[in-house]
Amino acid sequence: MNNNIEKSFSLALERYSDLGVDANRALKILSTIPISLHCWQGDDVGGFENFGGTLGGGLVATGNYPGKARTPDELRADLEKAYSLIPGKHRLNLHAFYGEFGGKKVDRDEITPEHFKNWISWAKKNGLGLDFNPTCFSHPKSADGFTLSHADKSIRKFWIEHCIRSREIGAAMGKALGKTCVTNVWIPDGMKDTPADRNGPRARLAESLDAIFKKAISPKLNLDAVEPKLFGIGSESFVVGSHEFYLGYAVSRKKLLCLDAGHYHPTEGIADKISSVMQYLPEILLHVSRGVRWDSDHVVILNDDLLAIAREIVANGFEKRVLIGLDYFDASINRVAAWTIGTRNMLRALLIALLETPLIRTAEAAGDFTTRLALQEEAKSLPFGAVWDFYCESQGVPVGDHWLAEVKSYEKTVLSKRN
Ligand code: RNT
Ligand code: ZN
Repeated sequence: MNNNIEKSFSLALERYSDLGVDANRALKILSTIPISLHCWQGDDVGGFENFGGTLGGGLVATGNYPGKARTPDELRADLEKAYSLIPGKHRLNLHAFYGEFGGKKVDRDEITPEHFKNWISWAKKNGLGLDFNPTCFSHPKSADGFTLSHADKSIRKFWIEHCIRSREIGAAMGKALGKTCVTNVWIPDGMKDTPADRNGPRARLAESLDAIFKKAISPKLNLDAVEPKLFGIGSESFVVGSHEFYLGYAVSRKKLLCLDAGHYHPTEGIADKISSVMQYLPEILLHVSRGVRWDSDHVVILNDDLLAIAREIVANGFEKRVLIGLDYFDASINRVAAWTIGTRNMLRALLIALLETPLIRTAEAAGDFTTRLALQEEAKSLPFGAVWDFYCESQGVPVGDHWLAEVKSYEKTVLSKRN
């Protein structure tokens, strides 16, 4: 181990211990928290189907940085690079249209675990857990903006079948890997302008969801999540699956609620929602993202919003009950770097929260709000960087910005050869 890193760590350890905080314990907890990396950052939410769909559902990935993954093998290679730069053991979040269809046109209502066998064996080899999502966008049958809540029964049926198959694929992944898969349903359904009927689509959505979840699947293999949203591009005036809709659905049907950081009013964070919904739900899923003025899915940075989310997880001991996934897609920078930056930030936020929580909680419990505020502010300049560097070094991943040199060299030798 690098001598300076160790020296700085032992000084930091002492500093924290003087404050009654065990930094080694914080690192132990951190090492048990998996982050689910979203495969779709690697190719701008493109997928590997063979019928040339374009990105739909109001999702937009802007930028044309060269080198995006064009095949499953390229995407896996890029992911391996990213995982090698991130401390800890993590997960991969796959979307249904990333299946391997062998050049055939396999429609969404025809997908099976077979189409994901390479992903599963790759995940096994790399010790990764898998999560899954039905892809209810970028398809002719979602082109008019409706899927599970469509007025046309045959279209609803098509998407119900897709979601049923997605859960089965999730269960197959959970079984093969011995790690529970979370299958998250997000649909784009909504309207650009003011609808006359908001109730009809919502009633149909509830009915479709009930049909999808009818078959019981062991929660050891697969857990179902539903993801609300306030508005989207093209669904500014009405989103069928709103927050209230899915909160009620998740509580009454015992499903996980997925809170996406970009899915609320621009000044509304998800951190404060966590302990509220956790009163009624055993587990929830997060889509950690960063909206800039709108749900723009910028790369997650270490800002106050992220710290607030991490604090809510850690301070309440929700590490096992709040499952963390990332959801952003920036096509304007190196995509391996985008994964690395966002995931390392998520982990750093958790570490900072782990290191400061004991301190601040004690003051609050004693009713001493002066001390709480003083310590909250002092915590901002405590040497968490030394603890983070030590963690990276001890997990065998690059310390500080050294990961960037590896991304640059990967870009030179691999990514720049694509196109
Ligand atoms: C869209 C949702 C959804 C998607 C992914 C690709 O607003 O956030 O989670 O980003 O399924
Ligand atoms: Zn999301």
